[in-house]
Amino acid sequence: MPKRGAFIVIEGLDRSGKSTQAAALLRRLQDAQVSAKLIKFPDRTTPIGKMIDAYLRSESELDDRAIHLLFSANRWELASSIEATLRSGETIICDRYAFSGLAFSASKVRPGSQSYPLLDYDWCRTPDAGLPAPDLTLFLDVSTDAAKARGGYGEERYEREDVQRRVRDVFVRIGDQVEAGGGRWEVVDADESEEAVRDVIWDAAKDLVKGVDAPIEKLWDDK
Ligand code: T5A
Ligand code: NA
Repeated sequence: MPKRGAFIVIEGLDRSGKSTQAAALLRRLQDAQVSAKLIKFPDRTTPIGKMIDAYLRSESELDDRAIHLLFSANRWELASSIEATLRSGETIICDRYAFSGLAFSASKVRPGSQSYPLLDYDWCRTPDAGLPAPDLTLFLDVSTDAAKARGGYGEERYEREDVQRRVRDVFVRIGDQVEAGGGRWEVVDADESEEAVRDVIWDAAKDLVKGVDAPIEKLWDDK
């Protein structure tokens, strides 16, 4: 049986360089004649994505559970096409995925409290359970100082230091859980130069992009 494409997710805090690195990896794959495409979540072009976009730009207010479910629905809109693409032998590079959904929602706190979670971690995980699972997740770990020095920081809803710190804590928990479940989660120091990060990512991905023999796993299969 021919090999399927690899599903590679790039995750991280805001301004960690995900989109920059996703585009660089795509170019490198194309240069190497590997069939690959880039997708991104949220996909702001669909009807659900337009609601998400308005929320992120603070043009609309939504209940915290409602927006969480919309982010997840935005991924389910594309789930079958992700599987079909991988089966056709094409590799997918995905700029943010369900891990962002979990990290940003489960790190929300009740107004006036700095610690008491608004949404339960497992409640946040449930809507994404069963989505295609990545073969590799690269977590771009950026310090607050480096992120703030980059263009555009602070323009959208979640781009605040206290928010990003809590989001990072949840990402660390998610990474441990992915690894405990047998998945690959690589932490990349995203304070480094664009070129240095590019090389680390290529090292982690280069064998996988030759094609994958194993079936597509389901995300959060323990649920
Ligand atoms: N969200 C998302 C949820 O709450 N739930 C979900 O389910 C999902 C999927 C929008 C928000 O939605 C939340 C998380 C987010 O708060 P988005 O559309 O991905 O998510 O956000 P964007 O604004 O597109 O992207 P980010 O702000 O996260 O930025 P990136 O992609 O990490 O960074 P990038 O590559 O655009 O680079 C930012 C700047 O830094 C420079 C770049 O040139 C650019 O100017 N840069 C570097 N500078 C120095 N050194 C490096 N190594 C650099 N790499 C990049
Ligand atoms: Na981005």
